[in-house]
Parts: sequence; C-alpha cells; structure tokens
Amino acid sequence: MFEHENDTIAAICTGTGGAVGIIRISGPRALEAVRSVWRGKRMPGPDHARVMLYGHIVSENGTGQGEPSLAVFMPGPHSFTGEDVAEIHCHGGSFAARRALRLVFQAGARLAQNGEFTRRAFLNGKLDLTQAEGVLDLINAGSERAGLLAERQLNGAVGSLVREIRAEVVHLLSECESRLDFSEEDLDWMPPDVLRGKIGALREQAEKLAFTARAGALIRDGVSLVIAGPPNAGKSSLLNRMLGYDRAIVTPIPGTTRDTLEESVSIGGILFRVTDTAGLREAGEADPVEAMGMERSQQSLGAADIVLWLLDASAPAESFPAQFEAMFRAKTSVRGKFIPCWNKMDGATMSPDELDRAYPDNRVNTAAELPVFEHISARTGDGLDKLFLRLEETAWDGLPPSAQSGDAVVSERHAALLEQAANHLDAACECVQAESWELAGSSLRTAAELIGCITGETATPDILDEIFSRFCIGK
Ligand SMILES: Nc1nc2c(ncn2[C@@H]2O[C@H](COP(=O)(O)OP(=O)(O)OP(=O)(O)O)[C@@H](O)[C@H]2O)c(=O)[nH]1
Ligand SMILES: [Mg+2]
Repeated sequence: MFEHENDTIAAICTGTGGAVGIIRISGPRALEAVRSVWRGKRMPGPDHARVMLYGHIVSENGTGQGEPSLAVFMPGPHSFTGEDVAEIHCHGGSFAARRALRLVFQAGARLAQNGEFTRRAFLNGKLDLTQAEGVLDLINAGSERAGLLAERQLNGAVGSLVREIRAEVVHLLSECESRLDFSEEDLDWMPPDVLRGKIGALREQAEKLAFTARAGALIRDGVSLVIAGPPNAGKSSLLNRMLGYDRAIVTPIPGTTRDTLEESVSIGGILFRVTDTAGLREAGEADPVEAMGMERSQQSLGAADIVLWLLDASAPAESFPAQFEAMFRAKTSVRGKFIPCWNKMDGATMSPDELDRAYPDNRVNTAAELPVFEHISARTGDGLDKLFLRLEETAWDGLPPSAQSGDAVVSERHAALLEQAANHLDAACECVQAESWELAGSSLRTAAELIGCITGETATPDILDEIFSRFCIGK
C-alpha cells in the first residue's frame, strides 16, 4: 500500500463544515504543485518559506483570478513530515477545497492514505511511534484528562522512558555478547549476580510501566457504571440526581423503567458511562415488556465495570431478607466491582449501622468479609459526595498516584509488548545464572526488539499499517 514513500501526496486536512478548508501537500513535488494551482504577487518558494502569502487559486483558464486563498511553503526537513510541505488555505465548504485538490492532483500529487502524513513524519524521524499514537489519541480525546494524557505522550513522555529501558537492555546484551566474543581474554566483566540484578530491575520497570495501561484505558475510555436493584429502589432517581436534570421517568409504580438508558457523567475527572436499568424481580411478577427490560438489565450487569446495587432502606424490615436474596442472585452475574448501597435513607426507620447489621451473618465467616454499604438519599442528595468518592476510588482501584496523574501512561499495545519483554528478561536472568551467555544474549535481544516496537525502532511495516490506518485522511 505504501510502496511509493517518496512521491507527493495531498489531501484536505480540515473537516467538513469549517470556515477554512486546508489542502496539505507533502513530497518532492509539493512546491511545483502549489505553484501550478496558485498565483500571488509573491509566490511560495525558498524566498518566502514559512510565510503565509495572499493570492488566488488559478481559474479554469489557468490565470490567477479564481478563488482568493492563502498559501505557505515549508521546505523539508523542518516541516511536519520532514519533506517539502505546502498548504493552501481556502474558503471552507467542500466544493472550493475539492476543486483546489483536483488541480493539485493534476499537478502530479496523489491522494494521501489515512495517516500518511504522520507516517512520513515517523519514517523521517520527526516523531516516534508513541508520539504518532499521541496525535491519534489527541484527536479522539473525549475529556480534558484524556487530552492531557495524549499531549504528554505527544511530547515524548512515554517514548523517552521506553528508550531508556531499551538502551539499558542493549547495554546488558553487549555484556553477554562480549563474553562470547572474548571468552579467552581477561575483560573487566560485570559479575553474574550484578548482571542478574540489573536485568531483574529492568524487568520490574517494564512491568510497572505495563501496569499503567489500565490507568490509560480508564482516562481515555472511562468506566461503565450500572445502577441496578429491585423495582422502585430509586435507580432512575439516582441517575437524574447524578446528571443534574430529569433524564429518566420516575414514578412510585414499580417497573417504571422498561429499557436500559445510558448517559455520561464526569466524577473526579473520570468519565462514567452510567446505565439505569429496569428493576429486577421474579420473572413471574413482571409483564412481557418488563421481562424483556429485565433481560437487558441482566446483560448490563455482566458487562459493567462497576455495579451499584440499590436497596430500599425505607421499606419495612421484613422485606430485607428478600432484598438481600435478590442482591445475591444478581451478584452471580457481575464480573466487575460491586457496591451495595442503601437508598431512601431519608425515609429509613433504622440507622445506617442497624441497616448494615441486617445483612445475613450466614453469608460471611469474618467481619472483614462484610460488604461495605453506602447510604444515600437520591431524593435529598445526602450521602452522594461519599458515594462519588467511593466510585472514584473503585474506578482507580489501587493504581499508583503516578499513573493517576498520567505522567507516563502506556496504551494496551505498549503494555502487551512490555509484558512479553518482561518474560524474556526473566528468561535472560535464568540463563545468566546458568552462565549460558548465548541464550541470555538471545533473550535480551528479543526483549530489546519487543521494546523497540513501542517507539517504532524495530516496528515492521504491518505494525505501522495497523497503527496508521486508524488515522483519518489528511492527518
Ligand atoms: N423517600 C425517598 N423516595 C425516593 C428516593 N429515591 C426515589 N424515591 C421514590 O421512589 C419511587 C421510585 O423511584 P424510581 O427512581 O422510579 O425507582 P426505580 O428504581 O427507577 O424504579 P423502576 O424503574 O420501577 O425499577 C419514586 O416515587 C421516587 O420518588 C429517596 O431517596 N427517598
Ligand atoms: Mg427506573
């Protein structure tokens, strides 16, 4: 697909509907292309490099009196792609930009593939693969925090850490290899246990960095939170309270919510995709439509990162055993975290402690196994601040503060490579212990190659294809 890395490519790099349409051209014929379709008093070229010039796109008869526009020429290697780059800025609206692009094609450029400008920037050493991925993350960032994370990656935070680890692996590799090459000579070698210690430390560093991928996924994609419980527990009321407006219908009639309903809300900078579900009760008690809704609730329970299970604290105490039973039944389908929560505390006849003590003791062996209940009132808003903190903590789930701040947070792709590299570093440690220098060297070399795939130093064309195909045309 990318056989001609040295030809000239062009594309409209602005979205539709904007005020300005930008055509970007990159490659050895960029200057020629812009000059053949555009006229101004001053023409783009080395004399006016990086200066926005005013002029016109050529009209049908080849004169300069077509549409007014700006043009700029950025000679390589000091451009985004590292090649000669030219841009024409014309009026927005797809017609004007497309007409100008057609003219550029006539002048010898071809349409760029998805992400091809960024791919060329990578191939010309303008950015590493983690930074290129940072560009994509920045485009896709759905929250301020996700944008910040992408920016850090774009600025090279991940790349430089990974390069440091790789450089050390390569250094230790040369230690092992020198033992093969100069076995008879008296070289100043690192003692094997020091070497092992160093490889072990690198392995730990790789694993730690891989671990940050979970924070990355959390910051980038958010978490799914499902509010579930028996009918009438106040699930829809809680969703409305979290959103700050009446999104879901609330009535005193059990079985009001028939279908699952999803909305997003930010808590502590984390995006929670909150699903309100149809209340769960015995199938026999529900009409056919409600039963279908309950089926969906069940599916949501299985897919949720966090399930918030509401119990009705205002109901008579005689209902509690049945409420707990329903909770236990539902919990078997939950694969994520589970937070039990007493709602309607404003109407409760018992204190929070008394409510918690109602939990059947045959379900636990020790006090430590007792679930930690939250106590809220969706009606008054009491207890919500505490609940939100709990949700935030549950979402982060033990991730180190450094990962939470997003200093250097890797992606799933990086984490998979780091974990594989860690395994090879483990193997290298064992080989060093056995003084099998050849095998140790081979494991270290594989580890270095895997780590190099992260920044792109050792990435193959199909890895690049996979990454850059996720970009849009014009990027
Ligand atoms: N006193 C009190 N009533 C509440 C509270 N939360 C909800 N309610 C009331 O309980 C009733 C049911 O509320 P909903 O939010 O519709 O309950 P739900 O769990 O969504 O019910 P289904 O959709 O039928 O499963 C309504 O009359 C609410 O006003 C609360 O914190 N305190
Ligand atoms: Mg409801």
